[in-house]
Order: sequence, then C-alpha cells, then structure tokens
Amino acid sequence: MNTDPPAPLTTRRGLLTSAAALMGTGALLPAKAPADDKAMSMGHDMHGAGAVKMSAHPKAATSTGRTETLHPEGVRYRPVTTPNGMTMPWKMVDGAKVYHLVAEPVTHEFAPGLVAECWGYNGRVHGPTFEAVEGDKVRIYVTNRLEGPTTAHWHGLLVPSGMDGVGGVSQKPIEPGETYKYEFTLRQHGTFMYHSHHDEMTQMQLGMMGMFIIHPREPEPNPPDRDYALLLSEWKIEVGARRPDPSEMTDLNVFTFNGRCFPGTEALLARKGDRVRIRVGNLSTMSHHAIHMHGHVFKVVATDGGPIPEAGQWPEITVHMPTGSTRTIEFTASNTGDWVMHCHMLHHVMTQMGHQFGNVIGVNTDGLDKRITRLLPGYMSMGTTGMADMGEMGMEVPRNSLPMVGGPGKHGYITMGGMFTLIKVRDTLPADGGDPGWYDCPPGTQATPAAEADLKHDGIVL
Ligand SMILES: [Cu+2]
Repeated sequence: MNTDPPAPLTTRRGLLTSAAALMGTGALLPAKAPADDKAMSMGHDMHGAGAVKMSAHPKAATSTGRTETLHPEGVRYRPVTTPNGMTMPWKMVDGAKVYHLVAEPVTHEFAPGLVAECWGYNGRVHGPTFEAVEGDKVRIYVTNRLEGPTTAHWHGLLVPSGMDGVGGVSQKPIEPGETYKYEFTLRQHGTFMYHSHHDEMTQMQLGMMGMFIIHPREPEPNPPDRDYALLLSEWKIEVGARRPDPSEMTDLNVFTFNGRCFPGTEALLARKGDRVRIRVGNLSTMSHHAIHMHGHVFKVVATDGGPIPEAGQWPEITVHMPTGSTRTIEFTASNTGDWVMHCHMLHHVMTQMGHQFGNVIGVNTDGLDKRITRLLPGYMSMGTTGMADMGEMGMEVPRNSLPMVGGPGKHGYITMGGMFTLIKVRDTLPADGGDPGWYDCPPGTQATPAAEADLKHDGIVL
C-alpha cells in the first residue's frame, strides 16, 4: 500500500493552453481563466498528432475536477456542460472535425482529501466530453501515453466495423507511443460514451472513459435552457492507497459523478422555469445505479438507442441506469431550493469507510471502549446510534481517504457522500455562473421543532 502524501494539485490551464495551440485557435480557450491560474508543465508536447514525445515513465497529468467551459463560436446548438469536466476541443480541417484524444496517467482528486493515480484522457478523469453534430465527419487521433496497449471504443455510435475500437476484433491495440486515427461520419444524434476496449476491466476501472454527445442536424426547435452531462463510475481505493485496485469485483468503495465524490461534486444550477436536460451515462464496471432526484418529476426522453416518442415517455423520480447505457432526462425547474440528486443504492452514497465493520447499532459500548482504550489509546466504537456521526464528529480519517459520509451543509452535516450532488434552483443566479450558496427557505416553509401550542392544537400527545 502506498501511503505517500498526495501530490500538490495544480490547474488544468497548461493542458488547455497546449490543446489550444494544437488546435491553432484562441477561440478554444475557456471564457474565464481560473482565479488561481498557475503555469504548469504537463509533460505534453502536443504540436501535432505525429509529433508526440514519449518518455519511459510518463509524468502523470493532474486533474482537480474543475469545470472548464468551452463555448465554440458559430455552433447552432446549445453546448453541453459537463460538471467537474470539460468539452473536447476540436478544429475543422478540410470539412472534418479533428480531435486529439491522449490516453495517459492522471493524478486525480475525487474530493478534497482523496487523490489517486488513475488513467484518463487529456489530463482528466474522466476524459473530456466530445460534442458534435449529426452528419459531421469526425477524425479522432488517439495517442497512447500509457505504459500498456489500449484502444478507443465509441460506445453506441454507428461506425464502420474497423472503427469500433475493440482490441483484437476491429484493430490491433494501440501500443505505447503510437497514435491511431479513427474516422467516421456521425449517423445519429443523442448521448453516447467512449472508453478503452482493451484490457477493459483494468483500464475502465482506472478511469478511461468519457461522454460523446451528438446534436441533431436540424437544430432543436425548443432546446433546453440547461444541458448537463453526468458519467457514473465506481472504484476500489483501499484506505490510504494511491492506486485504485482494478481487480476488485464486488467491494467497490468509491462512487462518482464525473469522477468526483460529494462534497467534490459541483452543483447543477437552474433558474426557476428553466427546462433542464441531464444526460446520464453509466460505465461502472460492475454496478447499475438508481439515480434519484428530489423536488421535481422528470421524464426519460431518450436512451442511447435514440429519442423516445413523447407518447412513450413517462414521469419518474428515479431512473435506473444499467451499466453500459445512457438515459436522458428532462424537467422544468419549477421548484426553487436545494434539491439532492443521488444514487438510491445507499452504499453508493458512502465512501471508503462505509463498509466492513461490525454492526454495533444499539449496543452500549462504554465498558468495551474503556477496555480497548488500554491497548489502543483514543479508541471509540463507531456507529452505536447509526452511521450519521461518522463524518460529523470530524473524526480523524487515515491519510488520503474520505470520511464515510458527506460534508457540512447549511443545517448540519450531510450524511451522504459518493454519488451525490445538488440541483440548485433559484429565481436568479449569480451573473458569473458561480454557485449561489445554500438556499434560504422563505419563512414558514421549513421543518422546525414542533411548538407546544401546535402539539396541543392538533391533539398530539407525547
Ligand atoms: Cu449506485
């Protein structure tokens, strides 16, 4: 087990700059640079797809999970936002959209306190979100900067067989240092994904995946006001370890939206009345997820098989996400407030410490604790009244691990972490697109301790 302290985190600006240099246009830079922008050597030399330098031990890029927006000019669709992620830059060459995907080691932060050595793309876990339009001809260069072979598979896309990216079936694996070219025309629209399709279990459980959004050729007559993409995945990271364990089959212990655990997940924002689309994809290696949203009713409007005709859409508050699938949900943000969105398989809103200890709920452990303290000073049995206090107590957690649950909220400790985020619906949102903070409930709209007079009035006898 590697217990080295986490490497210092720096920003993604370096990669964006080199990506923009590759694409040859300043228009690919984000509209707003991060405030704490620092130059950073990414070990990248992206002057051209064929001019990639390899070192024997590639230096890991560093991914902090910050959202990087890309709003290219001249597009006729509303760009998708990938919370904690970014959109893949491209350039037009002779009528084709050209992308450069770089498979490489990435030092990734899941949430403050947990950093691991993962594998990803273009310096991120997960890889950037591809965005294109039905009918586009795309040319995707895939460079392998890992120490083992890989491929890139376009999950759900209707491509020629030889472009399907399955190692051994449709192509030879891309060896370290090699760059392969994929080229095809997009024949459909919707929400798709991409991932390694060589040594799949290892490479995907180390993070090698991303989303691929194709907008319809004819612009939508009534596009949503907000369009978000969330990719679900799962990991095994032993407490204190720096490397996710890809061989784990059942006891996955870190569950993520776009590679992040709450409180590392960025909230999804909406103005009251906005129509909101959320494109959810699941590339967890072993789990399906039940993604549940509060405060609103949504409809599942599309799968990765295509749009669902309106007559076939039905209202839901939880969408089942089989692994290997996408589901696109839409709703009108009619209800102001802070609304949670999380996996309803409740071990998936726990993190590393949430498993593998004896059940002592309801047990008086006073005497036991005293006896054990003689051998282990500071010992305390955990969870005698439940697990809620296991983050709240501010208990020291082992180095490079997350508390079992959540983080601080407006009204106390939030007892969920992992695959958990917030949808913040407000009458007005900050002009800079930033997080509006916690919701202030209008008077009379919040649960409070019951007053004596109310109990008496309603005949509640305690
Ligand atoms: Cu789940």
